[in-house]
Amino acid sequence: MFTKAIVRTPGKSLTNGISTAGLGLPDYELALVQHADYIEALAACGVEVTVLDADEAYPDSTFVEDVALLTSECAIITNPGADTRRGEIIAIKKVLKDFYEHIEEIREPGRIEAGDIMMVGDHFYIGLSERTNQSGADQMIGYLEKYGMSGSVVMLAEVLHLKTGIAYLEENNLLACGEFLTKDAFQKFKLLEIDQDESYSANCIWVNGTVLIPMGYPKARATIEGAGYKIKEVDVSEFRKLDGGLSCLSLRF
Ligand code: CIR
Repeated sequence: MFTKAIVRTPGKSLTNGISTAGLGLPDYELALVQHADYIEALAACGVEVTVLDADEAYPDSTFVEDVALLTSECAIITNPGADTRRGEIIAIKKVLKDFYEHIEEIREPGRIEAGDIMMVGDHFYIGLSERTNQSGADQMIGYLEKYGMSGSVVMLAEVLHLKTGIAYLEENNLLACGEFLTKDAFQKFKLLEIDQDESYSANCIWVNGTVLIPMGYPKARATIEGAGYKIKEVDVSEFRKLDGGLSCLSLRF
């Protein structure tokens, strides 16, 4: 169960965020409305949401998931693979001091973004991607083991982050799309397949029994409801324009 979440309000500089989506620039006012709806959806799932002020210096800083891994035992500050995002860690470190006694940090040459990390109980799958390298993964696994947890790596070929294409919904259910459907590491789970034409909807989040899913993906909705979950749709169209999804917008712990 999660009791808390941290989000960061998007800044006007959002329109300068990194993007490969080819969907045009996000509408800032609409992004604010969607962000507020997202916070409401998290709160409705029973988590207390800490809302950080916008940080105009960092256009992608609303994607707060990438800068820290929060576990039951410790927080681990990442070292983002995207150079324009590295400075985001300074602010999050200060914030996390209010929540965690134990805070660790990934250091150069390690690079890692927590969008590449999926938690399954006390094991963490780490995607090696354009943003996360072997040193970052090795350091992360070292910290996890120090606190009695474990980690393993998964190679990515097609997507930005591991959780762009996969979401653990607890109860051994794994939502998966594309390259992740056939990976050996994931065959022990009950795979809930997301069709390629709805690939964006593979980035869902389980929050205390409810699955938050992006609005507008009827096949994914039917699959997840069919697996017995209560769902809540959230419109995140403006964040999609920056390659961001539901998981990227919060740290849940
Ligand atoms: C970036 O490219 O870093 C942002 N525009 C999107 C980050 C999305 N985060 C995530 O998937 N965890």
